[in-house]
Amino acid sequence: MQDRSKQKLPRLITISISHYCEKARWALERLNVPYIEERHAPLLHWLATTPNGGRSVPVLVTEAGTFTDSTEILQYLDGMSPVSTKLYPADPELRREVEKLEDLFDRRLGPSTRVWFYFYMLDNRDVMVRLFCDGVESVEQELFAIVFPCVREAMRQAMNVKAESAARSHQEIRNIFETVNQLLADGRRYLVGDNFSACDLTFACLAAPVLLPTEYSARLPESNELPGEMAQAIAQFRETPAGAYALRLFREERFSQH
Ligand SMILES: N[C@@H](CCC(=O)N[C@@H](CS)C(=O)NCC(=O)O)C(=O)O
Repeated sequence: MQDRSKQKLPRLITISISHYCEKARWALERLNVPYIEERHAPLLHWLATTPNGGRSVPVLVTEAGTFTDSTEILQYLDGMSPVSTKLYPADPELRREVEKLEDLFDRRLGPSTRVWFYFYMLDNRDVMVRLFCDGVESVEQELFAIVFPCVREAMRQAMNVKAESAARSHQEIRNIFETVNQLLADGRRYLVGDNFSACDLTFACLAAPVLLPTEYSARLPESNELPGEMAQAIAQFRETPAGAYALRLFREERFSQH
């Protein structure tokens, strides 16, 4: 017999390693919304997202509707949350600043950290199959291991993963980190206002592929699995004020109770 109470929980469709999915998981957990995560391997995730009107992950399926973008998910969850836990400030001007930074990170940081990470990691079949299969149903894991070479090629094409784009992405990440360094230079505790908000959460998640925080809630590569050049760049990113800030957010805010 099916457990009826579980049928009502929101369902989060994800690819485990995806940093946009970590953004949705973090918001759900911070706002104390119980949910069921359904993890899929890349490309095979379309079998779950397409019937729900989306293509990319995360997709959140709720009784109130289906949300197919991480920012839409945060805004929907925030609307149901008490004032004390809100991720968007009530003050309209502060809210505009939060949304502007969130949009910058969504559009420019997330795609850049992803291309940079995959440029170094996609060649390592064993590690990537293990990371992509973290928490995925066993039948899908077996199928994914077989089709991995084709999926990898499709991902390379779709995201234009090659040396030149990785170099451009590296520069873009440095530019956005510099913007964050400048905001933090006056000693503020959070990017906007006095509280942790959606732009802090988004920055930490979308920077994660170049920082590899230990609190990330899906498997990431071990340090001994990283190519030397990548490990060196990660060490440099971690030492910047922006990198140290994202790591602090993971340490202090990722699993804090509200
Ligand atoms: N704007 C979207 C971007 C999400 C996104 O790019 N997801 C990637 C994984 S990191 C994805 O699903 N890619 C596979 C696809 O588009 O089929 C959001 O914020 O949710």
